[in-house]
Amino acid sequence: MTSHSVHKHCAFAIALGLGLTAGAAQAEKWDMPMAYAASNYHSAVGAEFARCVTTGTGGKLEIVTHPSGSLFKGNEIKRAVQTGQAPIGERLLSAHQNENPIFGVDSVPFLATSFEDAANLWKAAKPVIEKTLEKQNLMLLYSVPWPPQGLYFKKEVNSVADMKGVKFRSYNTATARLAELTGMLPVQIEAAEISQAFATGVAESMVSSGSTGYDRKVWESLTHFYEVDAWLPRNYVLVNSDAWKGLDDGTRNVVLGCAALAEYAGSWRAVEYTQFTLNGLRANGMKVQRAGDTLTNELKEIGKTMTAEWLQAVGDDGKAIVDAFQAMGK
Ligand code: PCA
Repeated sequence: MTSHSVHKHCAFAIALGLGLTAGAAQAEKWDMPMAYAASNYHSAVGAEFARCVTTGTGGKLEIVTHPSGSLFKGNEIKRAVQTGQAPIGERLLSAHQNENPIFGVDSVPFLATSFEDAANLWKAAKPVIEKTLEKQNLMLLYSVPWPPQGLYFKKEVNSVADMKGVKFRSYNTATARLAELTGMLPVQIEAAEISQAFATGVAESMVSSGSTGYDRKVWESLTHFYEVDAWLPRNYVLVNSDAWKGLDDGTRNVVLGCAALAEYAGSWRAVEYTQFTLNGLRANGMKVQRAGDTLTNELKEIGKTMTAEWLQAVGDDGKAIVDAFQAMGK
């Protein structure tokens, strides 16, 4: 080596060393609370998103996920991110429709009943949701749908009359309202706690996806799943706006790239997980079938009532979203 090249080599090593030191000084770790089971695809995609960011930023921003409500319970996650107790987190946004009815856009019965419709509804609603979240010091990063929602019972149910008096686990205002309109008794319980609620008889029914029934092994207590395809709610990954502002442009670009990938991958996995989990319920002894005509038609009538109520509650934004969504289907 000539002295010149040694010199160059050293300068490079020093620069690299300084760079690493500077990077290490700024390195940040973000804990990311998530509400659902580690084995669920939302959590798996979240973990991959976290790795993508950690790798993509060379460790400058490390994200670590905490599934199953282990860091913050589902109903605490949004507030934790808003207040900066957690810089990032994932939440079923419709659980907050009691705070603002716009968050219930994805849980209006029979408005969007397929993955394709749910994606269109999301496209129509996204700008309004983003604006609403911005005012709460939150930035929307990505969103992934749940499979279509159906009804779980521990008996055969052929009509709304059969649902009367049943103790029903709800997860947002819409599901509680559905219980009310069908004569059931709603009790709000996080997915992480439903196995116990069913085992102890606190609840004996719910509306959810095959996915959550499978994740929580509800066949230990329940017997029937009726495919209704009532709606497809979504999980949202939210970032505290101040935490976001604290990132440099390069880091933000990596986060946004990983988020886009996560949304894409999660949306595919949702589709795949649908049949997989319905088969899993069957394999564990549950009767999985489409709801009969009587029950379906009665539920659709209730859906009309609830759509009108939601539109009334949200006002102009709601109507604009529904109009834009319906125009996409044509
Ligand atoms: N599972 C979640 C929300 C929707 C779903 O399919 C739950 O039951 O809490």
